[in-house]
Amino acid sequence: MALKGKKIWLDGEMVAWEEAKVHVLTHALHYGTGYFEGIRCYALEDGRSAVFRLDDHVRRFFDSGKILGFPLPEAFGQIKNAILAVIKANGLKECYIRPLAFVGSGDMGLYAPDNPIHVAIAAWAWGAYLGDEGIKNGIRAKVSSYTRHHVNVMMTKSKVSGNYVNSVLAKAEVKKAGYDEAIMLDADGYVAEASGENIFIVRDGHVKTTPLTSILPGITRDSVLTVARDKTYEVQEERFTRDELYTADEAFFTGTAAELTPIREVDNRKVGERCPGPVTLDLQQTFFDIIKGRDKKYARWLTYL
Ligand code: PPE
Repeated sequence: MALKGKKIWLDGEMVAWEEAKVHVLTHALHYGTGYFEGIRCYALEDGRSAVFRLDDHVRRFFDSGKILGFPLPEAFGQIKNAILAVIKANGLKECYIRPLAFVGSGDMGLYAPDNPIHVAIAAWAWGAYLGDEGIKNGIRAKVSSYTRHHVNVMMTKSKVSGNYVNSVLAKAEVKKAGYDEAIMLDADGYVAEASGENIFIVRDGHVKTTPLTSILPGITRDSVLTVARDKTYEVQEERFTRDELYTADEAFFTGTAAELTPIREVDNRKVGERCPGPVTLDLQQTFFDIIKGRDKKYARWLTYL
């Protein structure tokens, strides 16, 4: 089904959904010179809606632009307000928000420093990224044959559009083989992240995730780490190998789209005794309590509409 909403924010104006178009010589279309964010807004139990960690997402959006060398022309507050305005303009109580900045048309060729930078913000209702069943009972993952970016090949701390060709290849590879999600190894062979999620493992009650060295600094990852530490789990940000993944008691993905999705199988090996395991379930439950506004301890992460 084709995605269709009411309004899209484009370069400072709210335009009709079908009017938000670009020229075929848009630089980003040829060379991947765009960058984006993925943000969720949730309907709370008290009837209000709130965006989860809005400031952190907007900050990473600005960071991506700085890394690519095409900084956002707008001010921080302008982007924040535009995001909130797009949600309202589309009449959404719960949605996924996609801000995208991209180098537009003008000159062709790799070096086009004077091309304009455009900013678009869209929002739409987006359910469980890896399925409702996946959130509940876990998904089947496979290690992809594609290596994740080396730190000096791509800028992994940014959500640069071009970075995602690597993810698209990996995702298609495992989906066509009958799995739900691709886990990717870094250039040294250690577990890095998934095509669009960060990854955690649990063994003997200890929580481990890959360090930030060569991955996207996930905001959900940070949220789960914060919660795990507050709950006094032993937490390590340390590289781990593929066989450590096979012998983990529990494993799960984190991401704005995927939220907290348990992994029930890796490379046809069952993860742990049961899925979701107790630690995954505990962290997942708290995460859902936070985003739904039930856990007041983390109310600082919510920006009300
Ligand atoms: N790693 C990658 C490569 C990634 O794309 C994401 C988000 C994450 C980790 C988790 O980051 P965070 O959302 O801040 O917790 N992936 C986005 C894109 C999904 C898509 O298919 O598009 C997302 O979840 O919004």
